Amino acid sequence: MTELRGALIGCGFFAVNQMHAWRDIAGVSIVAICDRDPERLRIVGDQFGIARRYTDATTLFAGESLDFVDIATTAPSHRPLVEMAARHRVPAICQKPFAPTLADAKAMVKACADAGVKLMVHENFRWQSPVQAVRAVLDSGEIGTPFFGRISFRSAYDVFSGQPYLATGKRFIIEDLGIHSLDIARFLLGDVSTITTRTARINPAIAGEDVATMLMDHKSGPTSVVDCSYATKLATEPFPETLIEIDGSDGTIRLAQGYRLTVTGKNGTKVTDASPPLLPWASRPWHNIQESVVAIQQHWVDCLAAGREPATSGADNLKTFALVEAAYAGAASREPVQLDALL
Ligand code: NAD
Ligand code: 89Y
Repeated sequence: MTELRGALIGCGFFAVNQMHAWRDIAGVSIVAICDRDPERLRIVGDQFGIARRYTDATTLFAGESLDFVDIATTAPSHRPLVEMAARHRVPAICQKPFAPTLADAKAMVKACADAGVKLMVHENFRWQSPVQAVRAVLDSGEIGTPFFGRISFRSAYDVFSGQPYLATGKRFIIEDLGIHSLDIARFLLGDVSTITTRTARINPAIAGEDVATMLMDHKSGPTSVVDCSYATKLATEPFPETLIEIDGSDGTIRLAQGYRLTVTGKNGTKVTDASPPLLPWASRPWHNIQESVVAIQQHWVDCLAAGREPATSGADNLKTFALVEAAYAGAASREPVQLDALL
């Protein structure tokens, strides 16, 4: 098989993880990078030995022959960059949040579908090995049919020093972090019909909400609570662990802090350590997220090779992104919001 040729657009804070992950994956290499900030271009280019560097995506597409682009910029640039990739018939990965609005996201999915190119959203949290372990228990039938879930992310970790833009947007935790929790809820319990949301801002130094509590009806029957906070000071800081509780007709799953997975089901109770591996280039506490970056990018390479649709394709992610829009609308109106009306 010939090696896939990719380019990275956006060489910021998180893209370094994506570059490490590409280096770990066989059959793919990043041949060019692009950032409008020459300093970021220099730092990432030098760190990963990439000679072909562009400060503008138009020039990148004109100058390179590519099998895909990995767009790791923040949301405002996602639509123009994905549409540019579609015009050049280049498959694209796009970081979350997919776009500033659901209308933009729908247009991006359409542009890629019309061009016949694959589009995957870098929705990596469901690829974390502890979350995959929960999915595997559900698939085994050990706890029977799920009827309740709780997906919880509560922390006081300072995310603003690494990602200062998170402190300034009108929207914060649902769009930035809750989006992952909502996607995990969909991944484990299926698509959602209705969402009810309450939000709060506890940290006075930021512009958006840093606490959100969401109640969801899943189409297949279960009810879930998705709660997230960056204002929760705990004895042991859990960042960036997602805690999961699922109750089923024959038992329960508990993914507790410290990656302790307890399954009580048809075969009794079993406790395992679901800790993610610490990759050689990774650093705590981010190693959980970093490992999932390798997993999702490997999935992309596998899908390109097999001509398969990625699990977190643009089309799939519209349903996660619609939950974000619905959560903000419901937090403002204090009314439940129906999802089908948005999609
Ligand atoms: P960042 O601001 O550090 O980096 C973005 C980079 O993109 C900057 O260097 C900027 O100059 C560049 N850029 C912006 N527009 C561009 C354009 N049109 N052309 C070329 N370069 C452009 O941001 P970040 O913290 O690295 O976040 C990037 C994205 O990754 C965000 O959407 C964020 O939500 C997401 N993220 C995801 C995870 C995860 O686990 N999936 C974690 C952190 C951040
Ligand atoms: O941007 C966020 C993400 O996607 O994962 C954690 C994060 O870096 C801060 O909330």
